[in-house]
Order: sequence, then C-alpha cells, then structure tokens
Amino acid sequence: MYLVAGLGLTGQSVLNYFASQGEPCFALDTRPEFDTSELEKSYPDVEFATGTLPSHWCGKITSIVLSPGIAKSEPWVKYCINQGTEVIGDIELFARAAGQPIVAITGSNGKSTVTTLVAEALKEAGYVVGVGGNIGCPALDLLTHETDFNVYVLELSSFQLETTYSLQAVAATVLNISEDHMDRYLAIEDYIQAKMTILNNTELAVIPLDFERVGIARPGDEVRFGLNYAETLPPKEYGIVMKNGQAWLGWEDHASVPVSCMAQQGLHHQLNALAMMALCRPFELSDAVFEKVLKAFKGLPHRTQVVLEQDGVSWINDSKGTNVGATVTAIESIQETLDGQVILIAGGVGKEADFKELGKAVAEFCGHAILFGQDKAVIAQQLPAEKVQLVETLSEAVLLAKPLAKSGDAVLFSPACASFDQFKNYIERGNAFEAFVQQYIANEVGSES
Ligand code: UMA
Ligand code: ADP
Repeated sequence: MYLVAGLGLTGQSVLNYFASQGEPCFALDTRPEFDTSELEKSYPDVEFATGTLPSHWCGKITSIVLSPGIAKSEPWVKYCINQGTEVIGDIELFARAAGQPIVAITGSNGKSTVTTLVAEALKEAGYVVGVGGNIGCPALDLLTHETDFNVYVLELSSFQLETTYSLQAVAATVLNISEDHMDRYLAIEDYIQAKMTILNNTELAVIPLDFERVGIARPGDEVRFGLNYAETLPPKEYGIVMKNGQAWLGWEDHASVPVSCMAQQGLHHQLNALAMMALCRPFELSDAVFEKVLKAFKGLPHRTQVVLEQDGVSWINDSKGTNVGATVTAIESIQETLDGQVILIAGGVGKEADFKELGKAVAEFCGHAILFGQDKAVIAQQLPAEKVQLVETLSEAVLLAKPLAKSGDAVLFSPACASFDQFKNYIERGNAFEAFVQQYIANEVGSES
C-alpha cells in the first residue's frame, strides 16, 4: 500500500492520480493543524492522518510518495527506509507513466524562465506541450489533464530530484549551481549531487561551459552552453556567434538569432536563451521559431521586471531572486545597463546561506544596500558597513530608497532570501513591492512626471 506523505499541491495531485488509477493509499500531512476535511470528502476511500505516522499503518506501507517539502532525513522517513520501504516522489511516478518525451530543467537559478522559453518554442513549432513541476503545476496533474500532450517540459527542484530514479529525459540541464537551501542540506555537495541526477539517463545533457564533468550515470550525448564569442564555436557548443560584426545566439558556425532582437537585454538572458536553444536540439526547431519567441518574451513576473521608470530612476521587482546567486546575477546584469548605480533592497529568511558573494557585488556595483526582515543583521555582517542601512519592513525600505535614488540609478528589489518571515510567498512579496512603489513613488504629489 502507498502512503502519500504531505498534502500540499503535490500530495493532492498524487491522491488525484491514484484515484484515477484505482490505486488505494493512506494519506498523511505532518502538520498537526492541517485540515483534511475537504480532502476526506473528495477521497472517501482514503484513510487520512495528520501529525505523526499512525503506528498501525506501518506494517501495511510498502511505498511512500514523499512531497518535496518533507526531507528524506526526517527521522520517521529514515525509519521507514531502514525497514525496507521504498521512498519515491511525484516525479518518479510521472517518469514511470509519462509515455512522451520529457525535457527536464534544474539549476539554482533561471529554471522557470528556461522552462517557459522551451515550452514557448515547442508550442510555436506546433507541439502540444505540458508544462509542470516546481514551476507550479504538479507534474501528475498533466497526466490526469484532459489534453493529450505530446511533449512535457518539467522544472525540477533538488527536493524533487532526491526522490526521482527512472527519469529518462530527451534533453536535460543543470543550468547553474550556487548555494541554496542550506537549511535542508548538510553540505553543498549534497545539494549538487541531487541536482546532477537529472542528467542520469538523459539522451542529451545540456551543460554550462564552466561545469566540470561530474559522475553522470549512463550519459547520452552532451552539448555545452556559455557566453564564449567566436565566428565558429567548437563542436556541440552553444554561445555567441559573430557574423558581420554582429553578435548572434547560435551554435558551432550557425548564427541563429541576433542578440539585439531579444526583448530582454542582459547577459543572463542570453545564457537562458542559449540553454533553451540547446534543450530544443532534439526537436530541430527553426531559427524563425527561436527568433519569434525571444523577440516576444519579456520575462516572467517578479524576475528583474522594471515596474516604474520615474525621474530617471528604474524601480525593479526581482522578488524571485531568492538566493545569493540570483541576486548577484541581477545586480551584475542591471548595472551593465545603467549610467548610475544600483540601490539594492534585500532581506528575509537567509536559509543559512553564505552572503560573502553578495558582499562583493554590493561593494563593486551598489551605492547602497537596504536590508529588511528576519536575517537582515546576519546578511549585514558580510556587506560593506558604510553602504548598509537596516529597516524592519519592505515598505520602510522603499521609503528609504526614494531620497537615495538619483537620475540614472536603479532601485533593485532582489531579496536573496525566502519570503516567509513577512509574506506568504515570493509572489505576495513582489506584489507588495509593486504596490509600495505605486503608493510612495508613482503617486507622489509634486512628482516631475
Ligand atoms: N509541509 C510539512 N508537512 C507536510 C507537508 C508539507 O511540514 O506533510 C510543509 C513543508 O515544510 C513546506 C510546505 O509545507 O514548507 C509545502 O510543502 P509541500 O511539499 O506540500 O509543497 P507543495 O505544495 O506540494 O509544492 C511543491 C513545491 N514546494 C516545495 O518544494 C517546498 C512547489 O515549489 C512546487 O511548485 C509544487 O510542489 C508543484 O510541483 C515551490 C518552491 O518553493 C515554488 N520550491 C522550492 C524552490 O523553488 O526554491 C524548491
Ligand atoms: P528559478 O525558477 O530557478 O528560481 P527564475 O527563472 O524564476 O529561476 O529566475 C529567478 C531569478 O534568478 C531571477 O529573478 C534572476 O534574478 C535570477 N536568474 C535568472 N536567470 C539566471 C541565470 N541564468 N543565472 C543566474 N541567475 C539567474
């Protein structure tokens, strides 16, 4: 008998999938306060529990479908593993049943963006594309969906990959690695190892140029991507192809799309576009498809989005910048486009990260760093003291940024932290930033514009 452990989005999609298959199961959420009453109505044949695992279930459970929010290192999960119980995740169930090609994407940053770009390109080429995983729609919901998808594009987190064993993607990537989720991993190596499993058994591994080749089980073909410039790139390399003095996104000697065509300018946008092209290699899409997608794609909400330009100052919402790597990339990318300087607003739950690299980026590229939220003091220790100001809330941070920002500057809200000390998620946090900018900056009486 299966145990569905965790009854958030993932657990509920597993219950729905098992119901569609006539598969009996138990269902547990470890949060004692979790209300199962609605689920009990929807799944009358399933036995539910909250808090701890009922002891009388133990002998009956052969397999646990573990939600990504529950760590495999939880004592009760370890106990079950030691008793010989299989522990899998929703992505494992999906991989076993999908029956159509899967493009799989992980990395510390850029996952949702690249997942969306790949899906847009495949749709443009006429495929019926199911998009899911960590991006929001649980993967199993794609299998119970009324649409018959003929390709799947999955964003996968390290948490999901920890419980996935049978995935055989047609193309897969680890976009980049920087420290994240150190509150859940003992060492960065464990996090990297979880991410790298996405490449096991893939037909095409799409790997950043600066990655060392690390033990991939049963590797297929491999291509590399990165920001090398040349008239002809080495075989199987995606990068910037120079043609008639112009920079093009492309591979080997093939110039596919002029960089100048892209709706989003900046180095990390070029990297994401190259990863997308490489992941689409098995589908042999045309340059016209790539060009149409990259001309139109203005980015996802809460990812380096300019929400107001006023009095020469850009106000930028990068609420999805939830770790140091993302925020450093956002700072570097934005400062390149500015005459002035970056004023950074950051803070929240630091996830036990090392903020040294953020300190370097602030020292080099930022005029000021305004920190708020739970771990502001911890973060401040690693930033240049003369540039740092501490406040309690995001609204205070926006108000403080206002007189500091001069024409030519950008106020970048890229927290480098999780949101749940003051917000439900990064979306609520980004919406709050946009509302404060509207309230305090755009609607200010006497503004010049
Ligand atoms: N929880 C418990 N006990 C339980 C179940 C959940 O304490 O029994 C807590 C967890 O600590 C966690 C929260 O509840 O903080 C949610 O956990 P969950 O496993 O129920 O999450 P889901 O609602 O199923 O959402 C998950 C992903 N969330 C996580 O991995 C934490 C979603 O990614 C994903 O969109 C969804 O599955 C569909 O695939 C979100 C995320 O924050 C966006 N991901 C992390 C990230 O991107 O950094 C990895
Ligand atoms: P993820 O799904 O991995 O969190 P997103 O596509 O949602 O990634 O982007 C989150 C943030 O990561 C962006 O707001 C930006 O700050 C940063 N980012 C985007 N692409 C890259 C990249 N290729 N390398 C590093 N950081 C990136």
